[in-house]
Amino acid sequence: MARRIPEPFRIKMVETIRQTTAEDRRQALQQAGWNPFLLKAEDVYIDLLTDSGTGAMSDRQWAGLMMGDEAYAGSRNFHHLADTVREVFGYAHTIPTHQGRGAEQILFPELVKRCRGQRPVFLSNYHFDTTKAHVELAGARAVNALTPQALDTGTAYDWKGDFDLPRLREIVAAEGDNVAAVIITITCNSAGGQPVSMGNIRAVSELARAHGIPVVIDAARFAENAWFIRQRDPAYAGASIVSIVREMFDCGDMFTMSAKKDGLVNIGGLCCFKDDEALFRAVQVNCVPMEGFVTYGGLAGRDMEALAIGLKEGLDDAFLSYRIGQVAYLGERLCEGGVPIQTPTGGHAVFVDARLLLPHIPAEQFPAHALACELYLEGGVRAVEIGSLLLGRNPQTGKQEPSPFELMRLTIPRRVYTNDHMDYIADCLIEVKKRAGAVRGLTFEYEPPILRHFMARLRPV
Ligand code: P71
Repeated sequence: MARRIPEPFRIKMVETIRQTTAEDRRQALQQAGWNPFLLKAEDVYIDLLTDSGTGAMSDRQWAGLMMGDEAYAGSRNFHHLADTVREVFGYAHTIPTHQGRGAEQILFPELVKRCRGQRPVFLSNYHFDTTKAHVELAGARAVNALTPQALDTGTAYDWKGDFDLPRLREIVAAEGDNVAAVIITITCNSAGGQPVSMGNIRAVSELARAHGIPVVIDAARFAENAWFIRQRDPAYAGASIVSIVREMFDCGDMFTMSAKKDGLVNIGGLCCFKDDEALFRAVQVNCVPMEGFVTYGGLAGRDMEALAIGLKEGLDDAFLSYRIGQVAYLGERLCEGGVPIQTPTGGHAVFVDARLLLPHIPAEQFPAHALACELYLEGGVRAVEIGSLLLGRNPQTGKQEPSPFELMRLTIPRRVYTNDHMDYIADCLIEVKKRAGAVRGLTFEYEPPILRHFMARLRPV
C-alpha cells in the first residue's frame, strides 16, 4: 500500500472548485479544439497542466505582498531579493525577470555573441521547450545529451536527469569553438522531473571549464533536485538542503530560473551571475528594452518580496518531503493500478508512458495528447502532453522531430491539492486504462508555426 505524507500546513482560505458533467466536458473539449490548453480553467476540476505559477503562497508571502515598494528604480524588495540570492546561491549579481523565458531571452543572445565559432550550439541534458525556442531565436542550435537510462521508463534509475557524459564529450570535441554554453537543467523536466546527480553536475562543470565553456544552470526546480541528492546519494545523507544547493550552484557560472516553480510564486524569474560582471552588465542592457528596468525586470515590488520569501520557504525539509512524497504517492497508486509511468516518479509530476498505454496510436497522432483529452473527459482532470506535439518540427527541414518520449504529465501544483485529490486522479486514470483500446489518435486542424502545442486545434482521427 502506498504511504501518504500528511500536509505540513493547515488551510485558512479555500477556493471552490466544481465538477462538471460528462456532457459539459465533451462540449468544452470540442470547443477547445481537443487541446486542453484552450479550455476555460473553470471547466477543469483538477488542474494538472503545470506546476508553474499555480502554487499556493504562504501567509508570510501574502504578508510580504503588503510590503511592496513600488518605486520604479531601486525598490527595497529588489535588494531583499538580491541579498537572498547571494545568501542561498552565492551569486553576486541578480536581474529579476517576468518569468524563466524572460531570463532566457536576455541572456542567450549575449552568449551567442561571445561564442567564437561560426555555428553556435547550446548543449543540455535536455532543453525545455521554451529554452530550445530561445536558443533558436538567438540563432543557435539546441542539442541534448541525456542519459539513455531515462528512455526506459519501466526500469527505475536514480539519476534519469543526468547528462550522457561520453556523448557530451564527443559533442564538445566535435563542435569545438561552436559550443556557446552548457545548460544543466535541474531537475530535468522533460525526462520526467528527474534529478541530476551531484557527481554528474560536477563532471559536466569540469568538462566545460576545461574547454572555457560557460555553465548555465536552468534552476526552475533546484530545491527538488537538492532533496533527491540528499535522499539518494549516501554521501549527502546528513547534509542540509541549503549546503547541497550551494554545492550545485558552485558548479555553475550563471543561472536562469523560472521562479514560478521552486520559488513558490505565481509570477517571476531570475537571471543571476556568480562573478562575471561584464556579462551581467551586457545582459542588464538587454533587460531594459525587453523586461523593464534592471531592478524590477517585469515584476512589481510586491512580487519580488514574495519571491525573496518563497526562495527560502522552498528549502524547508518538511515542505520538500511532503511535496515530493505527494507526487510519489500518486505514482504508487497508478503503478498499483497497472498504469505505466516513468519510474521512479519525479519531483513535480507523474509522467504516464502513453506509448505503452496506447500502443495502437502512432507518434504522429499524439498518443499522450489523446490520453490527456480522455482523462479530461473522464473526470475533468487537465494534464499535459510532453511528447511529439510539444517537440514540434525541425526548423530547417520542417519535418516532425522524432520524440524520445510520448508522456502525459500529471503536474502537481505546490500546496494546492490534498492527498484525497491524488486518489481521485488515480481512480480516473485507472478507469481510462480500462478502455485504452478505444481511445483514438488526433490530427491537426490548425498548426501554429512555433510553440504549436499552446494554440493548436485538433480533431480525433
Ligand atoms: C512547465 C513549464 C511552463 C510551461 C511551459 C510550457 C507549457 C506549459 C507550461 C517552464 C520552464 C521549465 C524549465 C526547466 C524553463 C522554463 C520556462 N516550464 N526551464 O514545466 O520547466 O519558464 O514558464 O517561467 O517562462 O510547465 P517560464
